[in-house]
Amino acid sequence: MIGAMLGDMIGAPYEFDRGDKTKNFPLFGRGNNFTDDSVMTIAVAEALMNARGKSDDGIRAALVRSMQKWGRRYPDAGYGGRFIRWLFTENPMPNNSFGNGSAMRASAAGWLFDDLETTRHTAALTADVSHNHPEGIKGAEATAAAIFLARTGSSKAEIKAYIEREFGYDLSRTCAELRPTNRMDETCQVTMPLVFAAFLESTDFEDAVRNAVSLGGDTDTIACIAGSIAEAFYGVPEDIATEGRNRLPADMLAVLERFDAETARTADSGSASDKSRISFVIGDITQMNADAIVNAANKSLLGGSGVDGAIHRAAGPDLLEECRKLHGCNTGEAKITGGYRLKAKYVIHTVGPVYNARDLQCETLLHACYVHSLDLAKQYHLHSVAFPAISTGVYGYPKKEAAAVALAAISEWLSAHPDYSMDVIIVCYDAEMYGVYQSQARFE
Ligand code: AR6
Repeated sequence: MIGAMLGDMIGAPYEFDRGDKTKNFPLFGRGNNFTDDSVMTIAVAEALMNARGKSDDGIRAALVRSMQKWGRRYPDAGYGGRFIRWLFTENPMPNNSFGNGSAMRASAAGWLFDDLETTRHTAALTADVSHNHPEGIKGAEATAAAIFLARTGSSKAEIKAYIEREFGYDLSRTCAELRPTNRMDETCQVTMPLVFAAFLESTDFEDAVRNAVSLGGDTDTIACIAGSIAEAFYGVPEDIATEGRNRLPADMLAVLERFDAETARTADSGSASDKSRISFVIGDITQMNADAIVNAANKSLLGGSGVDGAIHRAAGPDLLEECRKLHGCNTGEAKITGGYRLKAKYVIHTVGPVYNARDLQCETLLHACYVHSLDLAKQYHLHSVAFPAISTGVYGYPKKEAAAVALAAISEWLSAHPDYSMDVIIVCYDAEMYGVYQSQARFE
């Protein structure tokens, strides 16, 4: 739940289109204070903990009581006009709102329950007491469902498919496509696709929040919801969580601590560390924070263009020195070196096939690249590996076919090693490749 509040604080200074729509900004400074998103997140969490096991009406009553208590305690946190009236009205009625306030406060529902049905039902109740428009309810349910799926080991492709299918949001647009036209808009309908773009393209918790803020508009709320999902998927680095906790008053902190104790999860205990999965990001593989990145090399292993050139440039000349000692590599096989100046500790060099439609060996060899790279990673006790789309550049393998082979090879490898946790990240250099993988993943 801290992920939601961190997103709120990190996004707060840029709300109302005050930012430059960039990912390059200081995470914490003087303006990073909590707002209504955090206050209501705490209020909902406290209500759901207090009302555990009660009837729907009991849960509704607890929600109203708690939101009014916390809202009145922090009246200047930045609520919308209608909601402020709701907070100060005795026995308030729902007001058919589809504001994104229902989604930003729902994260506790994603953590507290053991099945998806109860998670969604309870999230719907958290919205229903004030934001009972179908879009308001959908926003809360989608947030909690995504958190539930992320923390129980679903892949990004699975989360995306579920959210699109169940809630009908169009999640096909990337951050780059959404960013230019996005403006301040506090509706669930506009906010949720932005949230999911920020999360689905991210490489870690911080990157998800940076993506969200870079979209502009209602930055604290987009980052709050994206942060809540990213926490469940990746966990939150302890230094970032500490910055957030230091900015919360003692009464809110006490609820957060109770919540962490009741869910028996600490901030950095997302499912990533103990679950194998495949995820997709758009980005430059040289920037990946994985244990190893995979290089689409040639048989000489002495560097080249494309991703090979980028990796050698980023790693520095020592990589080439080590590569010289390997005496090349056959197509479909893999060899490992240090990562030198890269964030990744190792580089696994594999040689993809040069595509030839008439040569049936191509598919076998491409499949082998993925399998041998993962075998090598396991041999070195590595648990996260980032792959580029091997052979789809200079070597001319059609993207769709290559993505299908890659996904099949990786899935087969993960199934064959059920006791070994391996986080496989497929790094797509552009949105087109990302789209190809997303559509192929649906057939898996
Ligand atoms: N991060 C992630 N992906 C990238 C990056 C990057 N920095 N740069 C390119 N890609 P290619 P291949 C994508 O040509 O087809 C070299 O000269 C790119 O968009 O790098 O296996 C070697 O030395 C494409 O989707 O590799 C070999 O001679 C994918 O990476 C030959 O090219 C692979 O494109 C290997 O050809």
